[in-house]
Amino acid sequence: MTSKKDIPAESLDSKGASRRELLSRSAGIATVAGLGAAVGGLGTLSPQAAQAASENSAHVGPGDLDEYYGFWSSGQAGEVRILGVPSMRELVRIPVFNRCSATGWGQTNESIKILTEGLLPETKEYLKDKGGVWHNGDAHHPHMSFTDGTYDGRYLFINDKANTRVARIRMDVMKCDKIIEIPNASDIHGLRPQKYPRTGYVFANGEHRVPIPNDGSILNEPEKYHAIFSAIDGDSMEVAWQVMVDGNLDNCDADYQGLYAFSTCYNSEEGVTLAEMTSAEQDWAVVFDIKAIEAGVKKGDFKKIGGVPVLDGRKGSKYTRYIPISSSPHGCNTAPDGKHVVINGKLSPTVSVLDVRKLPDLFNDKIKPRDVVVAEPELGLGPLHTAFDGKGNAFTTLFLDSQVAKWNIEKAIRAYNGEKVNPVLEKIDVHYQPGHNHTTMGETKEADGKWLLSMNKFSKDRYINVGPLKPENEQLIDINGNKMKVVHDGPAFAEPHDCIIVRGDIVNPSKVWSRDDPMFADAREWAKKDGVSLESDSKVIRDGNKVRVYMWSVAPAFSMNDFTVKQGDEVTVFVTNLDQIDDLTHGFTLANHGVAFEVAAQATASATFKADRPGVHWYYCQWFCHALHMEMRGRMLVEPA
Ligand code: CUK
Ligand code: CUA
Repeated sequence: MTSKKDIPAESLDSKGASRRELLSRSAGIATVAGLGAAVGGLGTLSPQAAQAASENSAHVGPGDLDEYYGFWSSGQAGEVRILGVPSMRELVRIPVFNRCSATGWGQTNESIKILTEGLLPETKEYLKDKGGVWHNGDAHHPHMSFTDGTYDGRYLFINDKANTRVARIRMDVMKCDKIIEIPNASDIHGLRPQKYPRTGYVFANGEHRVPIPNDGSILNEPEKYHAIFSAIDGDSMEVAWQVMVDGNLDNCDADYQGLYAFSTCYNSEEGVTLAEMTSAEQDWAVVFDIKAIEAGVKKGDFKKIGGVPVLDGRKGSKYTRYIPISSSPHGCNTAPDGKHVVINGKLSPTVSVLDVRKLPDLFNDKIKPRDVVVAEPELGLGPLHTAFDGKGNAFTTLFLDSQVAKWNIEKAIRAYNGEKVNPVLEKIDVHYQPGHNHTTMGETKEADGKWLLSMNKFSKDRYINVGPLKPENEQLIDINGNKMKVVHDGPAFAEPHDCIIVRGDIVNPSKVWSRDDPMFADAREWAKKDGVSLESDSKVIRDGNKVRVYMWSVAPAFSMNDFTVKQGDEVTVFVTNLDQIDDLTHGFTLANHGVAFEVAAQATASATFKADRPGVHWYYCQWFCHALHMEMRGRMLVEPA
């Protein structure tokens, strides 16, 4: 048996092992070292526990890779997180609507541009003396771009309920590249991409009803408020069109044919208090006829408000149909069979199954709205969201019951038609109060029915007590067999509403940046104007009281040991990381100036600040990069004015 001290880490390194090889080797060592203990431990397990340990198929060993990428929202934390599934290991975080101390998101010029360029003029005005950037977001629904009914690995889109925005994340570098604020709407909630023929549109629900325009001319007259459904062009990230609806808009989804989109409405009462919003026995799901809306836009059947064509989709409009659904429906999920859409009852113990094949007749007024409903199984208390296994079964979270119900769509249809069959196949306890759930590839036509994730809003007693604010709890459920089985608890910080789980081969991120990446196009522009090469020059360019400092880095040094500026200068520091090695990120932190950002391999990043503190200020690399990482630093000398 090899012991750890037989193989010094340095000797592995000197053989030129990649970090991946190195990791798996040292992992192997750890396993070997740990084996004695594990074997000793097994002897003390009960037969059932030993059996359970051997069945734990979610186990991904140290150094082994996950089969799926999970993209997690983070609610009020405002970011996106990437997890490996089934290990549930959190791999990285992508700052989007938040301010990130580690990466400098919200501070670098590159990120500030993305965070500000898509804001509405009135918001820019409002933020003018507040730093120009929002620092919070409420990110609920991460969804990948589609081609022909399945994920295509190009982009991830996500909503910001807090500041009415939609963001796009590039899957090649795992960074956000576009954020737009949606005009006319208030508080974007439900978001889904068009599945066919491609994305195409990103559909986004303005949840809260407001006056349009919301300029103070209408205040306490709720009957004059409106909710807005938006179609954003996922390529240009511009709003293509909007539809004004009755009621409000909660969650949405699209069909597999590229013809219709659907939204749930929990406030058909159009109330503004809890009592008003829940008074009616019935609310509805709205169906949007994409082709009719596009034709309406072409014909000019809209009002241009806030620079965007807004069509009238209120009751009686040819662009929409309203399907009555029992009180306060929430989740809206299209099944991978391409035919069914599940509307989740929330306050009703039922889910309603719509058949998209009936929609042409509905829009031609040959059938009534309720004729589109082909099943309405009663599942339990508080159905919120539904996921699918691609084998005809659905999994619905029951918030109040703290359960997931597995049911069969065909059986539900037969039961609705009067047959004596029970569509509910199984229920499993989850801990506690599940919101979204998601299956592997479950919102695509390639749903594979392997894993189900239940995203539970409360962990309560599942973990050691960490004080009044506790994590949420996410549970991985094996759905491959006939019986559902919870195989993993994963605590999560605020608040992953939703996730998608994407097969690993679909996502192919780069290992290092490309030197001509658009992310730092502006830096290249500045360098060109200043006659400087980002890749080889170390220069200070003075331009009145604006100073541009260009430096590069190769582990473990910045190309500049020091630079001198005058008190009161507006300084922009550009750092280009010339290291080409996978996983060699540097950073630039300027002490006592609140300046810190990440520069990954082959990237350029920059930040601008006021040098108004005379004296000596060290800048240093804050991403551990080398044995001499501590020495990777330099001085900014600020001459007193
Ligand atoms: S919503 Cu959070 S549990 Cu915003 Cu998708 Cu249903
Ligand atoms: Cu470069 Cu740490």
